[in-house]
Amino acid sequence: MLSSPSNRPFSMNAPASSTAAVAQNERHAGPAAAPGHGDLANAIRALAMDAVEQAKSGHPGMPMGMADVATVLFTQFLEYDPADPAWPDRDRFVLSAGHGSMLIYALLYLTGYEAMTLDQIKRFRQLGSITAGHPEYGHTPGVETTTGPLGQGLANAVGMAIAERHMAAVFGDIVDHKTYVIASDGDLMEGISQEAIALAGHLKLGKLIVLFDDNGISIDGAISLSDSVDQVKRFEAAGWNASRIDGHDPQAIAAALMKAQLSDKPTLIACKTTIGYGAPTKAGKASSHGSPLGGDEIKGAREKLGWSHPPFEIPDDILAAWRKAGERGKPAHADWNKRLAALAPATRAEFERRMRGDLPEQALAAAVKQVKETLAATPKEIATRSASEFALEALVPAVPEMIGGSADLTGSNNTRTKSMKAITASDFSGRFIHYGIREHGMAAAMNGMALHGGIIPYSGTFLVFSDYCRPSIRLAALMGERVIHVMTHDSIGLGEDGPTHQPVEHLAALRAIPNLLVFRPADAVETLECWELALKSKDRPSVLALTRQNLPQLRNRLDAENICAQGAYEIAGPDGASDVSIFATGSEVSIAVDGAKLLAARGIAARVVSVPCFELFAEQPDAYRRAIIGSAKVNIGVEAAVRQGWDAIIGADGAFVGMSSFCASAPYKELYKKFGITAEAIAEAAAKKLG
Ligand SMILES: Cc1ncc(C[n+]2csc(CCOP(=O)(O)OP(=O)(O)O)c2C)c(N)n1
Ligand SMILES: [Mg+2]
Repeated sequence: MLSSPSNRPFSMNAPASSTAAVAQNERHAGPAAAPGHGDLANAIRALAMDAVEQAKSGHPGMPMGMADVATVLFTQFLEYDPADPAWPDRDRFVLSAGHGSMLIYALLYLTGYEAMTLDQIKRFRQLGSITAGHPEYGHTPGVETTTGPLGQGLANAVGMAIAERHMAAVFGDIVDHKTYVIASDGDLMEGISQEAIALAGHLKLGKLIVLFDDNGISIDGAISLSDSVDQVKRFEAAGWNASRIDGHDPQAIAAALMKAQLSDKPTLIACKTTIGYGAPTKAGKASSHGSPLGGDEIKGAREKLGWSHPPFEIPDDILAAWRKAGERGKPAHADWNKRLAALAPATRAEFERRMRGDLPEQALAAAVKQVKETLAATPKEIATRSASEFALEALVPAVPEMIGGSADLTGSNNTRTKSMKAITASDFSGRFIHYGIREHGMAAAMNGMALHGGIIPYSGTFLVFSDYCRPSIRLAALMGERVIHVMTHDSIGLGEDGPTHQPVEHLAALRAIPNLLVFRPADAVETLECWELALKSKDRPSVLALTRQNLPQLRNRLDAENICAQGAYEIAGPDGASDVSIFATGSEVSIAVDGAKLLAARGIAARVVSVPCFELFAEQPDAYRRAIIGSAKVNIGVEAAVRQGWDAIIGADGAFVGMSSFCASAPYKELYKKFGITAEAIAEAAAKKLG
């Protein structure tokens, strides 16, 4: 029998005591004894080892090790209501160590989330179950974010905690909750964690509480193989409260969590645990991390834990105690409902609109119309990054849920409008975030803000650094989150900063991510339209690739509709048939138009198609796509980037005017000439193909 954890009778609000002795992990004598902490924690352990065994796949070690911490959190601290997983003011719980997914699935079942049945637990990791290999947002009610790529959950949680503070600043105490995270060694070793904890410490996110599964083990073995960081000192250096506790001592866990409730800084609780706690030969070893324990080991664990029940069987009294814990949040939820009902009707309607993710349609439409009218009356020859700023000056006041930011390139990304106040540790009512030089942390925090609800986050960085955000952008796409990345300096057209800063493969790489919209507008009007489309894309993220260099305004007519919504459209062309179709994006559309003029002078009819968004074009009806692609003898693609992905539009035998190598440092006009992205080169390519 293991000597811990304690088996003190379960109580709803157990007083915390850091000094309480660790008691025996067995039932108190007598059949009537109420289930204790140890019983509740063992229910998690048993479900985790049995589900992983049945699936012949999964990670039992982490849930078994963190069962005590999770039990204290879910029975005494976390405010949630299994009957309403979307209750806006619930505490958020993020299992950043997503490989331990059985921990959260067990908790959801035990606390009474209706969708999480025992049958689902038995079908862990099977097709069609809600108990996927790793926690997936939208797939499993009660899962707040998709985790698995280590570090992401922790960084999402920082965004959730920022969102909570901002929404509270705007709407008052109708928003007042905590964000809890369970993070593993791997979460804290990943670089993104540094960006996340530094931002959280800087913003003094006092309602963010991280429980670190300090088990000293990862897949390769002891953490000491590869790491010597003192995590407590590291977090303290970043402005956190940090402490170490025995992660199997429920009193110590409760005491640390109690202390964290009052902190004005974010809190790290390093919980010393034994991975695979209870397993007779595998506990404390990497062998319990990611494989089924095996029949004999499970039998031995049952004996050691004092858990005599068959697989997947939770005794009624233990389940009842867990379900009672799941009811703890009901009074708070009911009280919250009353406070919501007491809000001024307009405030309540606005809060609910924002939490639903519905746009203020009329205000948005009016802002778009106003900008379009201005551009039609006085066309602008500006960079699309400046066009974006011009659009934002109208959009930001119209759409109050937009929260902008930049990873230390505010003046270059043009993402801060004149009226925008910065969010600071002492005032979260602002709408602009100085993320610092933390692209990855920024993108992950944005995902957390969008997941929290009530906010549409948009960022700023250079397109070349989309690589530094990519894992988070991918997760935004996987989760179907509306986050908008403004990525400027989108090609060799940035000029003198040279090949380190000139994206050539990034558009293709971003277009490869499913469910991500990649916009590359050609002028000020397209920029506005792409912004409108990104805002209206409720279920997917967007990237706006914008230029540093000035571009002529090509669309001078006032179009009431959003023409970019079709992804591609003919922007210039002869009245009759064309010999050549030129497809271009962004800054190359105006070059394509000049190329078409050169061809016309040679008696060759050429049309130009602007393709601001490949993905939206691919979604158009066949007839529209066929009409836009057309039937000219020659198709030419023009984009100052690599060809990959273009064949879907221009065909394998189309000509491509773009990049096939890295570029160089020079004034951009020279680069365009040197690398052959010119009107002349387009005309030449067409003439050659026509023979
Ligand atoms: C970004 C990323 N890299 C690698 C992995 C694969 N992986 C899953 S868990 C893990 C490390 C396990 O160690 P730890 O985080 O301490 O978890 P524990 O074994 O203690 O449960 C790794 C490398 C991953 N999930 N995410
Ligand atoms: Mg570990």
